[in-house]
Amino acid sequence: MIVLLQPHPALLIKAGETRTLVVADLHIGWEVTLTNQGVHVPSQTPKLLKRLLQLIDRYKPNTLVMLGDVKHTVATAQLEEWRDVPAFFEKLKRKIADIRVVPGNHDGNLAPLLPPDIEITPPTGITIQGVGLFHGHTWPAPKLLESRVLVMGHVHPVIAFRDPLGFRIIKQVWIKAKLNPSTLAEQILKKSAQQTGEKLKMKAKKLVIMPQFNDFLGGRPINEKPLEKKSEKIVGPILRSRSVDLENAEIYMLDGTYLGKIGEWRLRSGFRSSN
Ligand SMILES: [Mn+2]
Repeated sequence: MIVLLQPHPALLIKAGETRTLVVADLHIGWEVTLTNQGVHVPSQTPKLLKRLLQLIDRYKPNTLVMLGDVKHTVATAQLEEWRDVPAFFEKLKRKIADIRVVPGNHDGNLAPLLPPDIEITPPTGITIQGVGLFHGHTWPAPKLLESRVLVMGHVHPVIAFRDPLGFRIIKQVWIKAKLNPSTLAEQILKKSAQQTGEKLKMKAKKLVIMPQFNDFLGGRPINEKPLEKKSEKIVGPILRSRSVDLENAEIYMLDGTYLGKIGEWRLRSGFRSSN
């Protein structure tokens, strides 16, 4: 069972005694990149750590899964990350023994920054209690399609609009979409390097896109530009694959408020469905 931990951008997978806390897109060190533009803000890492520790205290998970983009700089590690990331994980380790990182596109050179007992999973994702977890910048492993529900991060989904006074409102959101498992399986098997020819028991029917845990980050207004456009490499292959029904995907605010479907919002923003 998946529980969205309202009003936090985090979810809990519960199965009997086992509880897995999942968060995505921490982008530790993001604020450092702002200094190039002359914007100076103190490190946001202590705040992220505090919120995460509070969730661990409250929901007492056995396992913590970081669903990609733990740190911000893509290929290398900046000086601040060499300081912040190891300290961050050392403090988490004191609270929870089993921490797994599913790498995202920003997690190049992450391994040397982590304490040795933190597991780095394959970037194609993992299955926990029947839920397939992957970051979203790359295809999930074919095996993940045997889970009923897939969960990804990477998109930083937000809804953006103007009120009658012209003020811009931006809210982090959850997306729940239906999947077409056979279209998806066909494409994954075609692209997958580890094609086995094995018959998959395809069960994946639902995709959940998680909001970014770091709420200081910008997001992608899902109502403003079609997510599945080919030019938008940044959204990752699964959303461009046409196996996700984005038009009818449901949008929820962090507090659980249902905001309607992506298709309805796009019509309002002047975007016609491309399907
Ligand atoms: Mn990403």
